[in-house]
Amino acid sequence: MTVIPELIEGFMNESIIGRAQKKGIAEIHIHNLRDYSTDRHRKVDDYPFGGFAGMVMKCQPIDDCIAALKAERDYDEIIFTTPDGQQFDQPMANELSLKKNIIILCGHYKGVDYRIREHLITKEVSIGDFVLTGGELAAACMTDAIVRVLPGAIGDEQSALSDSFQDNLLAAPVYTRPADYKGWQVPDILLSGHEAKIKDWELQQAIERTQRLRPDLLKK
Ligand code: 6GU
Repeated sequence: MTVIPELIEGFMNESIIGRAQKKGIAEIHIHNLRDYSTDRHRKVDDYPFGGFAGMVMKCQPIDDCIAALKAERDYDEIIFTTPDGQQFDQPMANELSLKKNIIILCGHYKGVDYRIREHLITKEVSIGDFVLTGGELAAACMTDAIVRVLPGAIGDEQSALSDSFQDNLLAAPVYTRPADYKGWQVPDILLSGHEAKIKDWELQQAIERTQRLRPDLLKK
């Protein structure tokens, strides 16, 4: 649910998400909150009580949109995107990928009537400690992370599991042909054909890179 559908329409129909939808693995609907406004100018926001600066998204279009969606199917989660929400991470993506139906309401910071959050939202999520103008890009990030772990969404079923963060380790480096590019060499071990040693090398690389770049992950 968004006030700027154009921002995410292209994204949702491309790449892994687009392919997953064509394969029937995921179904994504973008709802324009303006379509639910009962105002004759299709207004979705209004001035804040208390004389604060900026505009606030009204209850009515959001409430009516959620009610219309709930009339069609049950929802496991109604998520609000906001910088003061719970930090989105790989475990949350995995968990949400197991749910059947999810609504994501794209928030505008300081910008949604708080009663929506109190009465309708089941989960508030942030994608990191920085402020975006709107929740649309956050919703796109979350959707990508959730859809790509669905079985069949990416070609090689193993590859989502070997992503960085799936085991709290950063991924090992990867290489492709040629083995020598301008004198830049691919590690010998990868050319050895020795499967067990390669697996061991990958794990050592993952641990070394995690220690060096993200020591906080090792504590988890
Ligand atoms: Cl979910 N929304 C907005 N507006 N800003 C953010 C965010 C979400 N996560 C990080 N910054």
